[in-house]
Amino acid sequence: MNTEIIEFMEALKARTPGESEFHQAVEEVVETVWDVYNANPRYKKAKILERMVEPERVVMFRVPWVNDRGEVEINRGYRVEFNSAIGPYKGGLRFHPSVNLSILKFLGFEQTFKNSLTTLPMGGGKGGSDFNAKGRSDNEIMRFCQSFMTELSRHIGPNTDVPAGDIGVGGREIGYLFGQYKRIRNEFTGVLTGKGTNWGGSLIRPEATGFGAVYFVEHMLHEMKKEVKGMTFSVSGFGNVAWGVVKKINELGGKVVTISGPDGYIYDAEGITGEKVDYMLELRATNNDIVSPYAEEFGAEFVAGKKPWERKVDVALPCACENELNEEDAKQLIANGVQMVAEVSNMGCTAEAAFLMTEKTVFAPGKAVNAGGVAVSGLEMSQNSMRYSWTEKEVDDRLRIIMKDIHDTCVRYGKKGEKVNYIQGANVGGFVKVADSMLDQGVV
Ligand code: 2IT
Repeated sequence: MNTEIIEFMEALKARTPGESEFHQAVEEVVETVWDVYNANPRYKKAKILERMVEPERVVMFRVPWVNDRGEVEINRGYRVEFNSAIGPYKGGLRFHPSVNLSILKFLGFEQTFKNSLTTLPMGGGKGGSDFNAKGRSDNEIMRFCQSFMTELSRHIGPNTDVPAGDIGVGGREIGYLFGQYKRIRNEFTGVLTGKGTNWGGSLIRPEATGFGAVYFVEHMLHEMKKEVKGMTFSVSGFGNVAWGVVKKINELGGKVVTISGPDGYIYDAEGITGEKVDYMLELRATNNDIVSPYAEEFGAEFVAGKKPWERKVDVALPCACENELNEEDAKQLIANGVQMVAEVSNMGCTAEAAFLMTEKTVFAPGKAVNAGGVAVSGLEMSQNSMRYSWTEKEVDDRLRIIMKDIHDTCVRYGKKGEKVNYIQGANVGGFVKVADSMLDQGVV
């Protein structure tokens, strides 16, 4: 690493001690955009990168609520409004016990570049809480969501900041959050995305992250003169994102042989198809956060406490959470002859794993691969503004165009000889648009 980057990172770490995930996300971007940054004296003079790593605003708040036993519980809520240079803050809410400021800052930072890549006018933001939904009743989840929104509602709005779902926040939670916002503000607006289709949600939003990821993988494979048909895939997680990925791979004639949970992974040599895909939704609805019941239901193999990356496949798709695939996993995948790894989770691979896979195989980062989710959120905002809904086909066609555009951007900024460096392509492509917009808008 060059000394200027080392100095930049040291200054950042001194100002944000302990925020290791945030440092990891910033370092990856800074390393890849540094040459572009250096080549443009206007960026340097305006301290664009220094401003980009400082969120425009961070809100942290108390979320008190009463559980079913009548006891008071207290969680912590957050909204990181990272960058509004190209549009209102936009990004999901994560409810998970691991949530802390570092994780939400990394996610908000990444979201800024991802949203820029989508071609739609959305800034970057992220929020959430350390709330653990495991074992909670539906009423408890509702009361928690209502308390969370009572405070969050002061900070968001359809032209200010538009949250959506992420891990632990799906259609049910968005419903409770939306109901409370509407009640407090007496306004029916597109303040959240991922809404139910009866009340302003977009068709294809639940599928969008997974479908978009597979469209992106198709373009990556085409670049290598290959196709999804006939390939085997390992997928991690079993939530909304993994579900959309499995559905689309099946449609295109590929075979998914793994899904996973915090308890271990499933290996289903027959492929996860038909009713097994619907069963993923049932598993998620139980709120138990374990994948092992799949093995009992369908007679597949369950490997406790392990990750799916030890299995031989053509393409690996991490779809669960950050840093779920490390250097050891990457070495194992490469030794087993993997042809491609595409992150569907945000920063699903450690920096070492991402570096190794970029060198030895074909690798693409989450901010490009998973951008279909927020892209369809952007399309939901457009439909809400028009007070109109597009058909499934209209939304899906737009999603396909957007994923192709993102892939083209990665190739434009990342092609080196025969290979595409997707990390470089996505970071530079996302960065330039935000940086130029910040320059246009002066020192704010
Ligand atoms: O990581 C992501 O892009 C999301 N969780 C979706 C964000 C959104 O606003 O739809």
